[in-house]
Amino acid sequence: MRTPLIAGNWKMNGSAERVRAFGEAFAGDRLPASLDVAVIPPFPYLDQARRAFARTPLALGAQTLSPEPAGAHTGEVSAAMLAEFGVAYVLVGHSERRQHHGETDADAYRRVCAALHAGLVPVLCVGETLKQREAGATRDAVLGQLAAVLKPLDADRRRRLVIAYEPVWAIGTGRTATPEQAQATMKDIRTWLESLDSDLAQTLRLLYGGSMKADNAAELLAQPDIDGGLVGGASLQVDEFFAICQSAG
Ligand code: G2H
Repeated sequence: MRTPLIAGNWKMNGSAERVRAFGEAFAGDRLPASLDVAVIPPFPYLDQARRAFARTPLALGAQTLSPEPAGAHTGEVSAAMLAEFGVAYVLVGHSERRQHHGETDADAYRRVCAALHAGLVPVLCVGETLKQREAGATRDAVLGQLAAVLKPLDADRRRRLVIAYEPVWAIGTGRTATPEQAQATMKDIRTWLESLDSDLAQTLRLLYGGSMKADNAAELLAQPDIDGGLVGGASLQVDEFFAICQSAG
């Protein structure tokens, strides 16, 4: 009942040529029917991607957004601007934003509200650091990040989110969580959602992120509480990303 979602987060990578190649490779109906796929390029490529993906099933995502609606915020991009350029999904609270740009749970909440207000689907990223995992604090860390954003939202707004669980120690390191490790935390997330709202727990999509690749995707995606993937490095090569999408069908 939850449609799987595979989202390719290009981070600060890509080129006009890469956008073109993805548009060509994904043209037509070559993907499994019951699957959502999004590509999340850097801001400058959004408009080109919108045109290049017009004849593909690819949806468009953005990597961040401003919590502010408009005004004197040099360098920022608003939710309404993203919506105007055909963006459907926006990442919020990615660990690289938390670690290198000082984003807090309170910032994530404001960004989620801004995204929802503009009709975008926020993909809220949560995950524990290696230190937290080694201290046995994975569950508290992840549920704390979730609670800070979901608790203040009303039921209607909560239902419009996607959650991405990305253990920080597995991001871009080549060190993937085992399917069992990923499933254990996803299950904790689902159980916590259940305590908040049982309908929500059944319908909200939970993605796994952290060194997902073509050769480990099928096993991760087969876990009962994993509804898709947020893929970084392996989303940059069109053939590899296509193979990951195939394994989600
Ligand atoms: C986690 C992931 C995508 P990678 O950041 O968000 O990246 O797959 O390169 O670990």
